[in-house]
Amino acid sequence: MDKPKVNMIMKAPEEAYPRYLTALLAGDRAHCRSVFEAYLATDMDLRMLYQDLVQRSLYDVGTLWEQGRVSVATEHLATAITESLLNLVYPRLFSQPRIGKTAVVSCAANEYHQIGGKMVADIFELHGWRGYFLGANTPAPGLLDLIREKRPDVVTLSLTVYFNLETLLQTAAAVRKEFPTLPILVGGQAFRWGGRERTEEIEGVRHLGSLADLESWIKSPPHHAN
Ligand code: B12
Repeated sequence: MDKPKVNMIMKAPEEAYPRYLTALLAGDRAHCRSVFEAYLATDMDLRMLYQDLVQRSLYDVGTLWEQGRVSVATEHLATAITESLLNLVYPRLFSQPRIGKTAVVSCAANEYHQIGGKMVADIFELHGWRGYFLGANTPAPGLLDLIREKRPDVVTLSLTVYFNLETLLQTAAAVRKEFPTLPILVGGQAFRWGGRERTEEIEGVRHLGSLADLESWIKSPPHHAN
């Protein structure tokens, strides 16, 4: 496929998107990379890039997979390409001055969807925080160990599949028990099916609906659980 031009993308993102998705499904890493890099070369907000290109394409891949129109292997291919592209944002993330705050970002045990959580960690980095990203399927004892070691200002838990809600609740309760004032943020697409009220029954746990809400939270200190 041809290398996309920055101007074309800036003027007409709708035109770039279908070809990006086609390339993602075809396993055409080179085209996907050039679209992604072209966006990064603009001053486009990282959050918009994550939502309008990355999230949108993976949600579409998920729908196609659910409808039996793409195979599991294709879905894995698309995910692997996406994860490799996310590393291209590093220079932008770490160019910001550090502000001495720390977030520990994780998924609940048994939660294998980690890309949303990775984006959360990146948003913290973008705002000068240090974002420790533990990835998928982190058992609660391991998370507690890391919190003891890093003494973060906040812990966030990402949930994609609703059947992992109980595990997330147990993890949040364990963190709360040992760290009574540490803020805990939860989010992810599983909450479209409910569960928000149950998480917020645990003191100092707050549900955030989007990366925009996360940015608002980051920009509105003081941060404390009570
Ligand atoms: C890739 C993928 C996988 C990969 C994940 C690999 C990886 N490295 O992450 C693998 C193969 C492991 C997988 C497994 C499964 N998957 Co899957 N998977 C997907 C897919 C296609 C993309 C996921 C993704 O990365 N999305 C993009 C990210 C950016 O979106 P996001 O997670 O929602 O995050 C955004 C927001 O929610 C938010 N956010 C997320 N967390 C947080 C936290 C905070 C604090 C905040 C503020 C914001 C926030 O920020 C992000 C940016 O906006 C989705 C389709 C979809 N709709 O997402 C299906 C999907 C999520 N999977 C699904 C299913 C059913 C499964 C399996 C059960 C399949 C199976 N039978 O084995 C297993 C479950 C495994 C488990 N125990 O977790 C279903 C879930 C349906 C449902 N109603 O719950 C989906 C929706 C597909 C579908 N359409 O049916 N999957």
